[in-house]
Amino acid sequence: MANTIDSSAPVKHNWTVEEVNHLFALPFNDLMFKAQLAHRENFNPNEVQVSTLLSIKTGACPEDCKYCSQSARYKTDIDKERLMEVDKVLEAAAQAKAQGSTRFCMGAAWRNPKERDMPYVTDMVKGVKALGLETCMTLGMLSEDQASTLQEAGLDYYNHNLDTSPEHYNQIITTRSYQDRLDTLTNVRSAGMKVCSGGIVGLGEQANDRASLLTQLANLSPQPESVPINMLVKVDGTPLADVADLDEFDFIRCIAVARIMMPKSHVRLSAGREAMNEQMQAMCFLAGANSIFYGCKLLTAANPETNQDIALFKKLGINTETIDSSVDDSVEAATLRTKMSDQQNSDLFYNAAG
Ligand code: SAM
Ligand code: DTB
Ligand code: SF4
Repeated sequence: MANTIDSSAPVKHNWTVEEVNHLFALPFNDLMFKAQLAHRENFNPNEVQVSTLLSIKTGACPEDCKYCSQSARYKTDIDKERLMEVDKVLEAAAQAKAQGSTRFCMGAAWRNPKERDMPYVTDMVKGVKALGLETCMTLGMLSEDQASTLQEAGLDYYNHNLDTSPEHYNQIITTRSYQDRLDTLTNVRSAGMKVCSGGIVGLGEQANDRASLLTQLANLSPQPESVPINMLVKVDGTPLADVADLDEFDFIRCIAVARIMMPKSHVRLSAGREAMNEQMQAMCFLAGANSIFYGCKLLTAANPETNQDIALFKKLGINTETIDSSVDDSVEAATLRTKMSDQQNSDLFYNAAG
């Protein structure tokens, strides 16, 4: 195995599933080493970006995603809520900022936003932006016009996951196609926003599906700036409530392979951390994950308490990343500058370097 990674080499967009399966098949220590090399060529290995999630519209979704607590088709134990008032969203964003988050991600249980929703969501974007936070939304499918409207309002990132491989997709969702998802990503990119796109593992897919999902993501050109890798959160009442657990090493391998294939992207250790012990999360950071959701709730599922994350970062000597908003971090020439903010130097966040 070659021990070096050339950071000046162009990002590769022509991966084959076979090549990716070879990466997955490397001895674990070799794979981790290769991932660390890629990580260190492109990022400070001791920094992690933190985002806070808020569900701005919960439940009663018409889609049939078989993993999801929010689909109206399954009987799950969640409190359905209408679209939140803009002021309430801004209160939550201010709180997230006070807790050290740099990005505020708003999610809605929609197939796609309706025209009548757009004035509210654009006001949310403008308000969150005015607080000095980066903005991210995940609202389902977007048309070209809707993507432009959100971009003009100041939306930095749009999250829309491919979720799984094209081959496994019909086992998981039948109400929108893989191509619909790719079309939304094209609309987001064409409107000039940054793309956050990843998937879920532990859906009962085969190893080849995980390689195929990562191939789809890495062959997007440009690659997504942010790649969430979610471990399925099993929700009672959904068709996937009793699916077999994915071996934790297979999850870590996914992170490592994503890091190698998308060396300049933030790889997000996303849903599922609540069920992971500290050592497992540390292995994910070692494999190249450098972003998390921060705050005790994801959309409807639990996430570790903030004080647990602060304690883990302290043990690992990890600092949280802040982004100088004046820097253009377009994906192929990411020039992320990181520094500890005054706030993170306070006792809210331990500054491992301090
Ligand atoms: N309704 C919008 C959509 O699906 O495009 C946005 C919100 S949706 C909840 C965002 C993503 O969260 C999904 O695409 C999926 O990848 C992830 N997700 C949802 N439920 C999950 C679960 N139980 N476990 C892990 N990831 C989940
Ligand atoms: C993503 O990839 N993961 C987040 C975010 N994008 C919107 C959502 C995780 C949802 C986990 C299940 C829940 O909270 O209901
Ligand atoms: Fe609806 Fe999104 Fe859940 Fe699918 S993942 S059911 S689209 S909220």
